[in-house]
Amino acid sequence: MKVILYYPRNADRRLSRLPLSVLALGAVLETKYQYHIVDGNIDPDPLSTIRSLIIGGDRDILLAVSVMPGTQMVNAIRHSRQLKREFPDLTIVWGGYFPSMHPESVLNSSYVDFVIRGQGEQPLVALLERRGSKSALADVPNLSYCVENEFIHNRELPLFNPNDRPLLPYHRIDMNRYTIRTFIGNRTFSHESSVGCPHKCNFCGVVDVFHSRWRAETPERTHEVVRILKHRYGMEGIEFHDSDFFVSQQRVQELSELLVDEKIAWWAEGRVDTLLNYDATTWETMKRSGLRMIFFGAESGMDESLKMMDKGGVTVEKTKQIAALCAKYDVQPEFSFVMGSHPTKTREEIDATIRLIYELVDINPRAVIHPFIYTPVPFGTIYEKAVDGGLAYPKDLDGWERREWRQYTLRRRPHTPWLTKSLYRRIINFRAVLESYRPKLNDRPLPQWRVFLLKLFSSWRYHSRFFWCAYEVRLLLHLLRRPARPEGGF
Ligand code: B12
Ligand code: SF4
Repeated sequence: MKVILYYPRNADRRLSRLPLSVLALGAVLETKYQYHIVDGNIDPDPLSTIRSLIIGGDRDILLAVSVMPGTQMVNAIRHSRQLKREFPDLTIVWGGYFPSMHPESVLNSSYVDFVIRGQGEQPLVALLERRGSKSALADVPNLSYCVENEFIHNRELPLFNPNDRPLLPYHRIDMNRYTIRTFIGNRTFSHESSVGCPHKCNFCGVVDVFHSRWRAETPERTHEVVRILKHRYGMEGIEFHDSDFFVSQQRVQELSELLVDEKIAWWAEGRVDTLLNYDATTWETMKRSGLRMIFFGAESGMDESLKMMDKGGVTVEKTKQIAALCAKYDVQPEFSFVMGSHPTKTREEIDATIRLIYELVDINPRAVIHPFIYTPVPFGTIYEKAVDGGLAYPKDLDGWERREWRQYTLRRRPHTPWLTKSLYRRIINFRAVLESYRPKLNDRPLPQWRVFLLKLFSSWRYHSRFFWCAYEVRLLLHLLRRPARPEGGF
C-alpha cells in the first residue's frame, strides 16, 4: 500500500513555505508505509507527478490531499476530480481546514471518498489499517464518510500531543527550494510549535476545527527543531505558524532563553490581551532571542463588534496600548482587521476601524496593517445572522468551485447581507489608499520608484481621508504592486 501526500498549490511558487501539514502526516507514516510528498507550490505539474506515481506503482494507493480554503481548495477540487476520472479505484481522502469545516459538501461530490476532520496523524494511520473492511471504518476517529446517502461523522479524538509526533521528515523534500527571503532573514523556514488555540472567537476557522483546545511542544522540543533547521539547513529566520504562539508566558520565556544563543530572527502570531500581560523580563528576553515581529488579530475599531466576535479581553484601547508597547521594545507589530462585521451598525464599524488604523500608525509608525473583510465561518451568532439574511453555502464542491465562492474562501466576497455594494467599495477603496501610501512590509520589497509613484498618487487621499471612487489608486496598485502576502489567488 502506498500513500501520496498531496499539498496543492496555495502560494506564489517563489515564496513557498514548508508544507507543514503533509510533513506532519509523513512523520507518522515514516516507518510504517511507503509514501511520497507532492507539493504543488514546488512541482510545476503535480498532476503528472501523481499520475506517474500511480501508474508506476502497485495501484493500491491512497491519495491524501491537504486543503485549506482559497486557491488550494480550487486546485484540490480540480485535481481530485480529474484523477478520480482517470483512476476510478483510487481512494481519495481530504483533510485540513476546508474539509474539516464543510465535510458534507466535500462528500457530496463523487470524487472524494473520505474526510478526516481536525488533526490527521492518528486518524490517517487508523484509516490505512482498517481500509479493507467497511465495517471497521466506524472505528476510525475523526473520519467522515457517506454510506447509502447518509453522512457518518465518527467521534473526534482529544488533541494529539505534538511532543509525541516524530520529528518532521525534512529529508523527504528538497529543503533548498523552501529557503525563502523574508523580512526576518534570507533563509526563512516555518514551524508550528503548538496546535489549536484556547480562545473562541466566533469568526475563526481554528475554533471550528480545534474546538478551543490547545497543546504545545515543550521549549526543549521546539529548540531542537530550531537547531536542526539552523545547523542542517542553514536557517536564519523562523516564522512560528502557530495560531496562538504566546498562550503560555512560561513556555515563551523558557524558549526565548534557549533561542538567545542561536542568533536567529523570529516571527509569531499572538493576542493583544495576552501580550499586554507579559512582564518586562519576558519582553526583554524575547527581544534578545531575535523576536522581530508579532502578528495581532485586532479585528475591529469598535468594542461592540469585538464583543459580538467573542474576542475575549481584546479591546480597542488595549490594541493601542500594545502598539505602544511594541514600539518600546522595538518589535514590529502587524495588525489584522476583519472589517464589516457588525450586522446593523456596519458603516459605523467600518469607520471606527479606519479611525483606529490611523491612530495605530500614529502611535507606532512601523505598524503593518492588514485590512481583510469580515467573512463568517459556519458557527456563532454573526454567522447565524448572515444565514437569516440569506447566506447559504454550496452543497457540493462544484458549487465551491464557482467564482463567487472562491472569492468567499479568499475573504474577498463575504456574502454577508449587511455589506452593501457601497460599503464594500468603501473598504476596498480605503484599503487601496492605505496600501499605496503605506506599502506593506512585503516579502519582496518594491523598487523605490514604484513606492514613490504609489505614494505620490495616494497622498492627498490618505491625508484628507477621502476614499470615494479611488479608481486611479486601485489601477496604479494593480499595475505596480506585487502581492503583499504570498497567497496567489484568482
Ligand atoms: C501558513 C499558513 C498559510 C500560508 C500557507 C503556507 C504554505 N505552506 O503553503 C499562506 C500564507 C499561503 C496562507 C494563505 C491563506 N490562509 Co492560511 N494559514 C497558515 C497557518 C498559519 C498555518 C498552516 C499550517 O501549516 N499549519 C501547521 C499544520 C501542521 O497544521 P494543519 O495545516 O492544520 O494540518 C493538520 C490538520 O489540519 C490535518 N490535515 C491537514 N491536511 C490534511 C490532509 C489529510 C489527508 C489529512 C488526513 C489531515 C490533514 O492534519 C494536519 C496535522 O495535524 C494557518 C493557521 C494554523 N496555525 O494552522 C492559517 C490558516 C489555515 N489560513 C487561513 C486562511 C483563511 C488563509 C487564506 C484564505 C487567507 C487570505 N485570504 O488571505 C489564504 C489562502 C491562500 C490561497 N491562495 O489559497 C485560515 C483558514 C481558516 C478558515 N477560515 O477556513 C487559517 C486557519 C488562519 C486563521 N486563523 O484564520 N496560509
Ligand atoms: S485568538 Fe486568533 S486563532 Fe485563536 S480563536 Fe481567536 S482569532 Fe482564532
